[in-house]
Amino acid sequence: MSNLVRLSKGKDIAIITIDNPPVNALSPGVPEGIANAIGDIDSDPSVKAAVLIGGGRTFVAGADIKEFGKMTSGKSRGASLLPLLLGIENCRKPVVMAIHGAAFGGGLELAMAGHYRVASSDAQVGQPEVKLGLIPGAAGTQRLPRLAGVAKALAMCTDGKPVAAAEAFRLGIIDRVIEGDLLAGAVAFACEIAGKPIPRTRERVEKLGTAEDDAAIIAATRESVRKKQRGLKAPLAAIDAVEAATKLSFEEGCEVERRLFTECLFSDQSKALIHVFFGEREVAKIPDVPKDTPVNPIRSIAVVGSGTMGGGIAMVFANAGIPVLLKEVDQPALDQGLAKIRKNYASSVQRGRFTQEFVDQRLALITPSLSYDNFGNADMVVEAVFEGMALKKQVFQDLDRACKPGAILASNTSTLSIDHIASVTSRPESVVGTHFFSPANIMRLLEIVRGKKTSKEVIATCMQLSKKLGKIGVLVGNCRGFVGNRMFGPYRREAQFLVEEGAEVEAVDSALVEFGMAMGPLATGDLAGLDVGWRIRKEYRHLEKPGVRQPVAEDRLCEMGRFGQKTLAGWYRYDDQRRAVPDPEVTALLRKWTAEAGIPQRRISTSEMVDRCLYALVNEGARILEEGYALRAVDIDIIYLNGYGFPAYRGGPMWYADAVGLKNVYDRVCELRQQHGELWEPAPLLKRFAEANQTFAEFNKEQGVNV
Ligand code: 3H9
Repeated sequence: MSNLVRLSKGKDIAIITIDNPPVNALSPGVPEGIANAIGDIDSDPSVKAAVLIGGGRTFVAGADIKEFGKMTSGKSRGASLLPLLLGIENCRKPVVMAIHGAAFGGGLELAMAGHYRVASSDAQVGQPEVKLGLIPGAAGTQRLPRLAGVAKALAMCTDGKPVAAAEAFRLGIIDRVIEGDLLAGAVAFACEIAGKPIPRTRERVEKLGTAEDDAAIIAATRESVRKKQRGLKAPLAAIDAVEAATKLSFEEGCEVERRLFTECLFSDQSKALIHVFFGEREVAKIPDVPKDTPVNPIRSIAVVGSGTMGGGIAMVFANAGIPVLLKEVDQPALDQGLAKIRKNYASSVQRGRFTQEFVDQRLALITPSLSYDNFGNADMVVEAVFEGMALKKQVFQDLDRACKPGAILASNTSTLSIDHIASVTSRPESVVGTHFFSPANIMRLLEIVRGKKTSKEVIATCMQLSKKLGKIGVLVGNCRGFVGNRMFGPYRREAQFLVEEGAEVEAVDSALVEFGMAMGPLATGDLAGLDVGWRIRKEYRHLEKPGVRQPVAEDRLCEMGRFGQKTLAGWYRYDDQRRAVPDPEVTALLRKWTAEAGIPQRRISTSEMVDRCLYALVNEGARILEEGYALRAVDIDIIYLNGYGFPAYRGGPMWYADAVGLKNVYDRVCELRQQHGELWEPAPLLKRFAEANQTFAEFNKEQGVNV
């Protein structure tokens, strides 16, 4: 036996335990260990049945994802799991799979090759391979429809969402939910079925449905996937593989699955999504804030400001069960803020996201306030007032007086210096930026901004808190706009230049949507509120370099009160359902303003639109990296995927640039520098890495520069 798999034998029942922490991935050695154990059991007359269980916190989280990179780079050939799974299914002694934690991907495929499955009530099963740009590669697309039916198998293989034990039981994926000790329950189950005929999943057909029904379900799923998972290849491949299960023999179906799995594995989408999987875990690692850094418990919080951001932030905390004190300057503003919160919750109930009961409980956690009374009880305060330094400083002085020692004082500023804000308090070590993204209750990203004096405990607390809030926290340095908005500035600037040079507003947006962005840059401005950027530009006007081109139109739209969706007019007009409608008035205004500014008009290609917006993003990202305001290139990627609607299957802007090749990116940036002037000066890091044939992923700066 390998040391990753243990076999022990009791009276009649053998127990196979997989022991490959932390998640019992099927790394090299594990399949071999299981195969040996099964061989032993099969030939041992004293064994009547076997239980296979995971040691530690979970059953099996799937294939070892690290192995995929080795396979695609030619470092490993990888081994098929199919022979092992057939070996288990062919074993003459019944094998009971005992599931706790997760049976995901190859883990569920392993479980389905067993003759029976039992699970603890908190277990989950799933085929999340699509999230890695893959499809199940060890007969999951063939065995799952045989257990759960075609419709559910299609859903699980295309959306990748896990299914809880109770539902898995209802669907027929597992045979019994065990309350109490799983191993004891599984052994008891094994004693019950020992000696009975052995069911084999691959031989079952009763849930495969009729050709007609299957064809209809498959067609409907294809259509819905094309809409909902726009641009993604793996879900469509998963449908093809499940379709094969409905039309071909098990063996032929496995052959189709193998071909599709290999195509997906070698695709750019899968490489990007695997980068994202590890990236999401990497960002939690902060070199000088080790895992064991003490954290402060956050049992109650206060939010200053109940506008769009403040209200959304209050909901985020309430949703996590943390009581919130929500302060506004006057009653009308407070009433308006609370009404917006209620409206948002009501629409979540309407859309089936929350139950009314859940919402009532959350609303009861939010206590409105017009003063700083009771702020002394809060473990943390998040300030979300208008973006202006003078106002922020005033609020932080008030907070310094009102809050207890040790309370975290966080600002939701999206651009202003945390150090300047902290300087007006007597406790800069407790001051940090927590930059939520709009809509705060929906967007997953939380930029945690490290000031010069922010303590490690405060950082560790905020990183941990982000998980509790269902967010992904990324630590960034304190530069203007931090990471996300600092890069978004040049990105949106180019979008504006493009329309000012003659491109249609909708054409620019749809070019970027076609690339995969969730929304176009101009529509995103309308959603966030054009006035936000306008306010910031006014704050920083003194820093603008004379003679350097600035966009002209957006400020003028704001001067007309066109702030975007909230005023039902911005770059687009909005109907009462907030649907964007192209606005001929904007086109006419653009013509007028650009003529006044003497900007020549021309036809602009879609590829120029994409290059200018994306390379502006990448060039600024390279500066941020070199200046040390992000820890790694992947931190920038994770920010863009979770806060800015960058398509995950492209891995994030820095990964995308690496994929295009930094030499190609650099050459194009140089071209744009010639055409459009100094705003396109290539970042020194981009130039250096392009010349050295390196990738951003290889960038490794001595930590501790600015973040
Ligand atoms: C597959 O199975 C293909 C098949 O069809 C067969 C093909 C032939 N491999 O998430 P956590 C690491 S594709 C390698 O923080 P949690 C993870 O990086 C696979 N490593 O824990 C982290 O490392 P570190 C389909 C893995 O408790 C550590 O384990 N399966 C794997 O919050 C802890 O992870 C999936 O996609 C892996 N499979 O969540 C499931 N999984 O500490 C992926 C985790 O160095 N995994 N690691 O940062 C998960 O969803 C979660 O890990 C799980 C636990 C829910 C299981």
